[in-house]
Amino acid sequence: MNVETPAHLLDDDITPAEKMFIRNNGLIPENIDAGKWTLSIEGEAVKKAMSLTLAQLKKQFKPYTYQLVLECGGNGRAGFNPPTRGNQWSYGAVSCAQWTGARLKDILDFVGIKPGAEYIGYYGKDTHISGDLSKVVISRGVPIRKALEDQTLVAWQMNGKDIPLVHGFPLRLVIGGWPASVSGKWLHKIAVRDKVHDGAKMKPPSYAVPIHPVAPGETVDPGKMRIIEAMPVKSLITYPKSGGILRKRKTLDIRGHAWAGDRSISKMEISIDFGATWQICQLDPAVNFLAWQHWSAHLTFPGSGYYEVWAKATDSAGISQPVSIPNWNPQGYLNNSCHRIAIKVA
Ligand SMILES: Nc1nc2c(c(=O)[nH]1)N[C@H]1C(S)=C(S)[C@@H](COP(=O)(O)O)O[C@H]1N2
Ligand SMILES: [Mo]
Repeated sequence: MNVETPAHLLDDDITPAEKMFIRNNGLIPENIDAGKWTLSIEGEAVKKAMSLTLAQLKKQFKPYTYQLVLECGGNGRAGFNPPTRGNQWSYGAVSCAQWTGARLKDILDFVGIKPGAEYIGYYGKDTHISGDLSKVVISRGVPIRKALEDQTLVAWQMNGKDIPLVHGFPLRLVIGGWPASVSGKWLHKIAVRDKVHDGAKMKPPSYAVPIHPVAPGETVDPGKMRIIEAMPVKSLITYPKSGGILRKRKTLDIRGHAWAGDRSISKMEISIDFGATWQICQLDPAVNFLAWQHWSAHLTFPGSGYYEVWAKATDSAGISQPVSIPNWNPQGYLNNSCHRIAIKVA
């Protein structure tokens, strides 16, 4: 089941469950008994493998709550030409809900990891679409430095309630700022690896892009690809909806969100003349590291007619969103070009 959210429905500061995109590579697990749920920590780089019940996790570890951006690596794929295979997401495969759970770093501290720990990989309880129970749907992960970040959570709540089934009930790994495919749903096992995790969909071309830029449509050897880490700077106009008509007025209050992988947003700009001139927007700080930032602007249109409003974010390293679609790649990842809406002044 794959569902995306139209940009104007992503207007909430905290994405509610009913407006959150859904990306399931396999089949949602059935008959979950949260009372019997366990998380095992295994792999070459743990001192001693251990299994913890969900109840133990909740009792043993201090809970933290963070708002975290989860964006599918393929969000924006529909913009690429020639088209690439995969879900044809436009802008809406992104969310920023509030997640509550234990820090993975506290859990790994408790279990004990070896100095050679390099990567972690998750395993979820979803099943392969083929019905073959021996096949793993997806098992991705992150380097240990990202895994040990304060905001990396083993979460049991979303927006203050049990995580909805489609989003990973009863337990989910949540890692903000990186492709959402590293945030494993229905989490029941974490492997601490002494090498890059080699689970399902870890190997290029999955969630990987060419090391050197390629021409649109080019064939790329997976050996010449790198695994996507932090997502690039991006923003959305969430109010108003594209296609709005202004009657008897030439002004408009506009707003949205911006985010930038492991970085923050330093500047937000808007253009009503196809990028010829830009107006600086009001930009709020993030509620916490790896949450999106809200922006707003008051626009005055010069006269009646058809306009496009373009939004452009710049991150703390000075890198901006491109106005046209960047870096065609075989799997259609990382299209972070400017979001634009149409407005008519009647
Ligand atoms: N177990 C499991 N975890 C998963 C997936 C999956 O198919 N199975 N899909 C991943 C991908 S590709 C994305 S984009 C996000 C989507 O999260 P959401 O459905 O909660 O929005 O979950 C990730 N975690
Ligand atoms: Mo994804």
